[in-house]
Amino acid sequence: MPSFSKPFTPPSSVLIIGSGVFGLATALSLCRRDAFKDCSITVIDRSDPSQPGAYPAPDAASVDTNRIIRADYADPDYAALCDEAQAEWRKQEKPTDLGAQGRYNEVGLLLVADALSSTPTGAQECQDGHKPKLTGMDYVRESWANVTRLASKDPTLAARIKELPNPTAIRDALGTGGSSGDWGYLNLNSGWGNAGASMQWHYEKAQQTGRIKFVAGTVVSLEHNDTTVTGARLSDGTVLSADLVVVAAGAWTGGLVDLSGQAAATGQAVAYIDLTEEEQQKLSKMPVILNLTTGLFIFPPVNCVLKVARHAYGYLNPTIPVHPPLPLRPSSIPSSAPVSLPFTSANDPNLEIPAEGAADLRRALREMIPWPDLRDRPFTKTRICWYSDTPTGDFIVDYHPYWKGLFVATGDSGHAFKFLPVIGEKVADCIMGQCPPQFKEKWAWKIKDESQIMPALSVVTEDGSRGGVAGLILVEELAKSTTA
Ligand SMILES: *[C@@H]1O[C@H](CO)[C@@H](O)[C@H](O)[C@H]1NC(C)=O
Ligand SMILES: *[C@@H]1O[C@H](CO)[C@@H](O)[C@H](O)[C@H]1NC(C)=O
Ligand SMILES: CC(=O)N[C@H]1CO[C@H](CO)[C@@H](O)[C@@H]1O
Repeated sequence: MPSFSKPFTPPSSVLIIGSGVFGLATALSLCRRDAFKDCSITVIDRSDPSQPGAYPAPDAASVDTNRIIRADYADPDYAALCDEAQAEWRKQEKPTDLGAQGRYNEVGLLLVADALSSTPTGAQECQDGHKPKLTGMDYVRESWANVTRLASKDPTLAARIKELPNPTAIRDALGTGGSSGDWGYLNLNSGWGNAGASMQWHYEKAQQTGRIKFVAGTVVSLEHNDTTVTGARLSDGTVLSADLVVVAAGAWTGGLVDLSGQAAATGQAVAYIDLTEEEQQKLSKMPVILNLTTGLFIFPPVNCVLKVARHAYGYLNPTIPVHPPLPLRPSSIPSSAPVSLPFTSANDPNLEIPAEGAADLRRALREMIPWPDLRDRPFTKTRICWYSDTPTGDFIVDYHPYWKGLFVATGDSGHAFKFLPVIGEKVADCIMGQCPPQFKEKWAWKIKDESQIMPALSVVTEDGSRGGVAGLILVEELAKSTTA
């Protein structure tokens, strides 16, 4: 603990909005801390966790069976943080351990990219001094350098990372008969986690503390006076008050707090396809494969369901919030500009991904698992998974610069799930004014002045991990799908 840090005065009550990865993990960490022993901790979420099967909310981000758990980062700080998280995921001796009962599966991650894409396109090169965009291949190579460096301290880990220098090596490692790609590597130290089951596991841990009050309801706006956020108003008119409000509403955060220029909700295409027992068996040894040229990835199947998804720039959904989000300063006029917010099965039960996304996922399936029987088999189900995307892919974990009583923990940028076992401790450190030094700048609230505010829709994540086209508008793509 740096001796120069300001003494921290714990609040007497904390209200955490959102029970996803950030919110739930933070609640758990706070209630384990001595400083918070007299603090009442409330978590509000749209889903009612006490109802079987209701938690996590079906249209939340961390649901269903698989999420990639990888230390494969181009950024050494996130790579190290994942290392810390994996130590927890790997605990699987007892059935009650986090990684047991199929919650963590270290089957390997195959990362590939196309050499052709390694030259950034001209347009991106010299835009007003912006640094050139990282390409998929840059990202794979940097990530390779970082994982091998991390593993170099431990020969058993190092032996589990294998360079795949050509298409034949990639094909052999995948074992489905599919894929080309020019260069990549297989990291057997990575794998996938069962998102829904792991959220449930953490929820049960949180219940067992007996310290956290869970409330089911939808927050429509933040309550405040001239200087301070004092609580949250729910759709039924109820007001919950607290000394400290932590907004951890994932892709929905921008509807509560003005995040213009800092974060935007982007929708990512996901599809599921049913397999036979025999097909499931044939794929049981495949690693997770992620193509960083396109952002397309496939998981090994679970219970005869194969999941294909795309980690891309995603769809934007410009929406004028019913209640204007909390403005940057108490003196600012609330904005009525459109904000990209999630549009999910809760808004339209018949929602499917746009034809553009379905075609891309189909292409990935055909390339990565080129079996004639699968070629045209319809997707059983599709969904749009909403990220809270930031320009750099860094999270936002900070006190609001102008409103007292408000802390924000969001900006997952589609890569936060793997940190579930450790992120709460880091957020709690930041709440207590002891943010880990390597993340202090990365996770800081970025927009401090009205002149820095950009339209919310101009946020594009350029961390090199995204494929596809930037700026697709969901309703436009959906409209094309019905006329096609
Ligand atoms: C990755 O995507 C690129 C571009 O579509 C493609 O050429 C390559 O074959 C893909 N690699 C794999 C392993 O699927
Ligand atoms: C605003 O609310 C805070 C917290 O309840 C309180 O300390 C402060 O005095 C209030 N300010 C005004 C101007 O009412
Ligand atoms: C050892 C190594 O290559 N580390 C690299 C990890 O990735 C970052 C880029 O984000 C490089 O700056 C490091 O050199």
